[in-house]
Amino acid sequence: MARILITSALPYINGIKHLGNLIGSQLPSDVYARYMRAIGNEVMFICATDEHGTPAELAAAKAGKDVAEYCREMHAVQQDLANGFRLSFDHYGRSSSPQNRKLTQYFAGRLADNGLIEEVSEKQVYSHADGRFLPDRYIEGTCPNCGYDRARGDQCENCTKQLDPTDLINPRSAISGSTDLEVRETKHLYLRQSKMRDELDEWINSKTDWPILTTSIAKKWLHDGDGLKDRGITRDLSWGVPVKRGEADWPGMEGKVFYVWFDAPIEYIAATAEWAEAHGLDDEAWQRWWRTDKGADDVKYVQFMGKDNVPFHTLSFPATIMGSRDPWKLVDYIKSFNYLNYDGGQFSTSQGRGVFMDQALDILPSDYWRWWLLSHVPESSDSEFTWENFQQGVNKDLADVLGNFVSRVTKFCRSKFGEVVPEGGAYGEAEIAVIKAIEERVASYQANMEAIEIRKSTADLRAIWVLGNEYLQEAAPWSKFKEDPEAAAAIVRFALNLIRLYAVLSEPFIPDAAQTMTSAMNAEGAQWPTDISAALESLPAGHPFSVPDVMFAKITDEQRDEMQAKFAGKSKAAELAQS
Ligand code: B3M
Ligand code: ZN
Repeated sequence: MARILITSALPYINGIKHLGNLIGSQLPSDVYARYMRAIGNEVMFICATDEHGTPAELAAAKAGKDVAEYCREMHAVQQDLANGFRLSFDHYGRSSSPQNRKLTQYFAGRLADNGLIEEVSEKQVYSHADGRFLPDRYIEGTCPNCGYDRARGDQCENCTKQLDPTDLINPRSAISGSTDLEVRETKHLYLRQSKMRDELDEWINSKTDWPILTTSIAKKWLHDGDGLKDRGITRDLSWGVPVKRGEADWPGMEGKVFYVWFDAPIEYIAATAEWAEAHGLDDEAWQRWWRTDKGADDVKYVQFMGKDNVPFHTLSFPATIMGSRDPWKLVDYIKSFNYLNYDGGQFSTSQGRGVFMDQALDILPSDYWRWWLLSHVPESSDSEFTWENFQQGVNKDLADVLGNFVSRVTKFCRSKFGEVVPEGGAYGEAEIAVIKAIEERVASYQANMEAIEIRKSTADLRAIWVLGNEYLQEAAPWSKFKEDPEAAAAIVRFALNLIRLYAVLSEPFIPDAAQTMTSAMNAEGAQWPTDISAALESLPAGHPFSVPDVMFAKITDEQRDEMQAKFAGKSKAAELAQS
């Protein structure tokens, strides 16, 4: 048994996430966590809301709420949606937790002790029209690197380059649009990541098994020259982790907070501490996942994120961890994703374009979305959501293949043999051939899950369902029944066992449907198969089962057109999130 620590990038607090966000990190990490648990590993699966920074402040102001209260409410909303999508986090934390405050201040203190923090008097953009200092991401302008004209002061969305606001050409306030900006002097702490270039270089170079998308982005900014330039880790805001040096005050830093990207990744650790507290456990319980001096050296740590988050996770956060000179666990594998586009354009929170998590669950059960999204996860390139494609995927894979198989087998058995597994004889050549084909596909499925090739895994799983369907079509127990009821019974027994096997194999991807199959087959506690032939003998003759309700209703053309029209306009959830 291995120990696997899995984190998903933390969804930002300021609104409900769209399906592009969901498939860019949380959903694939959930499949991986579920799979790793299913094959018997010990898993710690962590996510949290990322709550600090200006967008939270602004969204709260817009909602007429105190920011702490706003975050509390939005956390509950996001937690609810995570449950709705069956995201199986061991803990869904909050970056505003006391644990994160303490750890963030601790890390800053360690970095300072190790000479990796510099106090810098810097010039910051003040907006007269807005009456405040503008945080980096609230200054927009043209990217000096690629020319994109809506680059933010912290990063260009288009080319992923990390920026400083003063790098922008023709800067303007993203709040008011005002160009009446003034640069003023203020003191801030800088993380001297440039001093860690060699260490980071060596570390990234040692990760020869990382996906190309991850290493190419990491290496690009590592060697770019200013990808690793020293960065300010404090801000003039009131909402955030107050700047302290460990537990001590930091002279000159009164009234300032840490930059949201400094404390957010530390929340991966803090959320595990929150988990321990929530379960009445001591510090050892979470430290055995994070401290190599407390047992974490045998942990495999895998992070999931969208490609725009890669620079922070391959440069800044490792610089924080390494720079502490403490035995913290570093990430072993970073799985990153491209973007999912929406119907000929981009999903956009600010423009309310696309389908948002709450809306999705209002229309259809989570498995429909999980399956389509996971089988179209933007792994090797960007991918696109269209309503036609969604309808096709759901109808073909889920309704026609899996749902139809389950329905035909169970209903046929009920009508001819009753709701118990029939006897029949031993499996024959046809069944043995199917077992062999499934064995090969399961091996491929497992290898792909091991390698976190999500899309290939869905192809394997689909192929495993198709094998059952084709078998049933060929074996045709309904036509054999009259002349040879024994033979028909053996076919049905095999097919019912296939349903049980499908329940186990499908659980990481479509957990609700898997549960329906498990309950129908009366097979609670079914284990991941190590021997397919033995697994397909699990339900013996006489074992009772029941016919489940329709597992997947087909999406009609009419429904599809309706949904498409409904989402052509601006959504409410997105409007609220826009700030
Ligand atoms: N909250 C994602 C974003 O808002 C960011 C991820 C943090 S992971 C530590 O772009
Ligand atoms: Zn750019």
